[in-house]
Amino acid sequence: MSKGIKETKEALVLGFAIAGLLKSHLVDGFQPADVLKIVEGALTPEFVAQVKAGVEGLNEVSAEAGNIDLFEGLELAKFAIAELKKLAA
Ligand SMILES: [Ca+2]
Repeated sequence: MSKGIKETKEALVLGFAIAGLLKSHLVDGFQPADVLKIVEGALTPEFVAQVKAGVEGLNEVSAEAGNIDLFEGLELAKFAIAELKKLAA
């Protein structure tokens, strides 16, 4: 039986949030000032909430991932593709 994908999706959201934050500041190469900007970006309430949600229940992800059904797999794939497109933009 499916255990759902809540924790898996939250972990994915966090991974893409980190990737997006790094990309937005490093896309033009690394400057020392980027460190401060990345830290500032990581301290926004939205980012902190994503970190909290992503880390909480992280131990459930492997149990969820082992029980993903077709529809859940499609939902995760759709989400991942949309996020990858944003990263590539
Ligand atoms: Ca979570």
